[in-house]
Amino acid sequence: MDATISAQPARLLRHASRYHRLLRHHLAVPRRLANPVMRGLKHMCNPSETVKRTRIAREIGPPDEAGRALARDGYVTFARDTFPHLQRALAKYGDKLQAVIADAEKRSLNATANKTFLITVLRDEAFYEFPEILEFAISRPVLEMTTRYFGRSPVLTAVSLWWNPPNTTLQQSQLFHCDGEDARQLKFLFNVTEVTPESGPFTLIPAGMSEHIRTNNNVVAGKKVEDRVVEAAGGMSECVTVTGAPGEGACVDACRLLHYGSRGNTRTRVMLMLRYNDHLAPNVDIPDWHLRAGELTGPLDNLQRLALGLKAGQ
Ligand SMILES: O=C(O)CCC(=O)C(=O)O
Repeated sequence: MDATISAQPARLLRHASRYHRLLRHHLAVPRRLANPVMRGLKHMCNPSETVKRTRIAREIGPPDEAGRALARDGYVTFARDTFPHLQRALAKYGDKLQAVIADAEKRSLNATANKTFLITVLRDEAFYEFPEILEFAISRPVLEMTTRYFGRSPVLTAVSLWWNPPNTTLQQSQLFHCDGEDARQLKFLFNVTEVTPESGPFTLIPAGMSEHIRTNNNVVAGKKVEDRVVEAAGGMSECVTVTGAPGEGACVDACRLLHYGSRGNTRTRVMLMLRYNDHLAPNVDIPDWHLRAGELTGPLDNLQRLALGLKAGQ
């Protein structure tokens, strides 16, 4: 096996959020300073990587129409047939994923979890048991879209299967907010079961209106925004919901866009979430993809290796 594939990325890259927390909460460094410090430290771990990632983006070329819409609006939606690779994977693993959800239901994870409305029942390396899903996450169409968005090749920083049972709460990510790990990010959200308005769909405000509301209300990353603030700005009528059949979904920059989800479900929602970040994102970790990357159908090209946090070849 290629020995570089199992080489562990630097500790700082794998556990950046710990170092970010140390700076922000233990050393009281303000976010506007902590973020560039973390970027600088990450860059120093592997100075040639930024050049390699930018070169790959140049080779891939400029955004197509969907890419331009993504840059402008901060999201695009996908029809069922957009990604045949994903359709095949969901068809192959449909029963196994349902069994994971049924098991979570049986064990009543929600009785102990502090978040009872959005429960991650499969996370990151657990998807090595579902290799076609990981192979989809590092497939050319997905990585090319994210590379064009960031202007350099990204890192796959999370893969999650979300179980959203019916609930009546209104807290945390059920309120409008923006994610906080960087200024930009991309999440691919795919319906695993049919999602209707009753399933508490992911709900977003496109970039123009999100920026307007954030600027006028001094909304920093992570801060929750009350509905009345969005209402007063005229944002409610611009909300877009991610609903539809299994395999349909959207790609969303949840750092730029105000969004919420899992709100008032009367039906269960099951979603697959893939998250990509810039390799210098100050407050995000890299999962231990290196442990079993050799098991994926290979050979992996440099775009894929860099997405898994592995060293690029020559
Ligand atoms: O439950 C949802 O769909 C919202 C999730 C969310 O806020 C996020 O992914 O940042």
